[in-house]
Amino acid sequence: MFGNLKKKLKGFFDKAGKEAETEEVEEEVLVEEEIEEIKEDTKKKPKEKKKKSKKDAEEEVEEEKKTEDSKAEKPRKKRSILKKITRRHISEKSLDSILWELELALLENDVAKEVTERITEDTKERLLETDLKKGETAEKAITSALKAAIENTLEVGDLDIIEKIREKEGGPTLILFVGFNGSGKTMTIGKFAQVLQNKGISVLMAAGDTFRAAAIEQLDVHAKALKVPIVKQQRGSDAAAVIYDAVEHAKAKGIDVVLGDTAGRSHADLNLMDELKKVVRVNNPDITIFVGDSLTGNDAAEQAKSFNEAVGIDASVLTKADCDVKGGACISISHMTEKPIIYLGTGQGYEDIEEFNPDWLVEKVFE
Ligand SMILES: Nc1nc2c(ncn2[C@@H]2O[C@H](COP(=O)(O)OP(=O)(O)OP(=O)(O)O)[C@@H](O)[C@H]2O)c(=O)[nH]1
Ligand SMILES: [Mg+2]
Repeated sequence: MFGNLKKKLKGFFDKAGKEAETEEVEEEVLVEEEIEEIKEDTKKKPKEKKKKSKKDAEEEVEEEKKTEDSKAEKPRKKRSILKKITRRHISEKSLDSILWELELALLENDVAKEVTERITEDTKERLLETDLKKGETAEKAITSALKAAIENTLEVGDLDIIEKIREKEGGPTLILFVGFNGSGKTMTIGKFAQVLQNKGISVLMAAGDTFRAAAIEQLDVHAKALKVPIVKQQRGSDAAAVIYDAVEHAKAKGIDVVLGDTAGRSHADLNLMDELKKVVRVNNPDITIFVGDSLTGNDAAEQAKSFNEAVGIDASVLTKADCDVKGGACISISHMTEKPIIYLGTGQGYEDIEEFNPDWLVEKVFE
């Protein structure tokens, strides 16, 4: 993941390092300085010029010691003085053209426009605010500023679903999977079933996609393969009712989690969005997860935003990370929804799922 983005950014850093013009600004700053007691020292100085006998020298050392001791006991005086310092930073003029290249690199890698702008602005502010450290190259400063800006965009708090499941009392935790057609919802339900079962959490699948032909059968295949119970009805039946039944069934059987599948839909399809709103209204899911196809890049981020506005999501899962060389959706989605990415889908097997955390992303991009 991020292969393409990394390559682009490397080119950008090289170029930026060469093109960045640094400027030095001299400034006077007020500093507090301690004033030493120097009276006795000046008196003693002419003595040093004379040739000293051994005894004289010994006495002198003794004398100096005493003076030192008495100095230490005296309260130190302070005074404010003006000091000249030189600050070095990248000039704003050269930054503007450099950051334009950064904007392009991010956009080419499917980072959403609003997120690209935010990252670029943040990088610029950081570079203008901070001076270059001694010996620090412009390239290094730009890299650290961008890294901090990306870290900042990814900071939206996290969601520990395992903890949330364990804390739930009085019935199963309902996790609802929503998203665009073919984004990987049903496959992700299979992966979640495996992750949760491995942690000793019992699960049940709810065939809430009553819209697409063969969707129920598809979930059934996963349920059988993973030996997980499933609640399903006829195609065309009410999705909200299927999920309601599944929750009741799980409650009766003491099952910990219901994994609710839903039909893929575009946020522009008002009828299907109304159906999803009804599923949410009737069943009040504990966790609603937006499943996005990372290959669709910017679109995945836009969809996540729309689903969040329509039904409210708690987190995202990005699938097909194994095929994504750009990583734009991964950078944009949490900022656009203000909800964390919790897992990445990394293949078509049940075990192909990885916990996501922002540090991992930053490390990957800047390694
Ligand atoms: N490479 C790869 N393929 C994936 C991943 N997740 C899902 N897929 C594949 O993507 C395709 C669509 O997955 P589904 O789980 O059917 O997607 P969906 O969102 O349920 O689709 P609809 O029900 O039609 O909306 C399938 O061929 C999956 O095997 C992933 O992480 N990596
Ligand atoms: Mg599906």
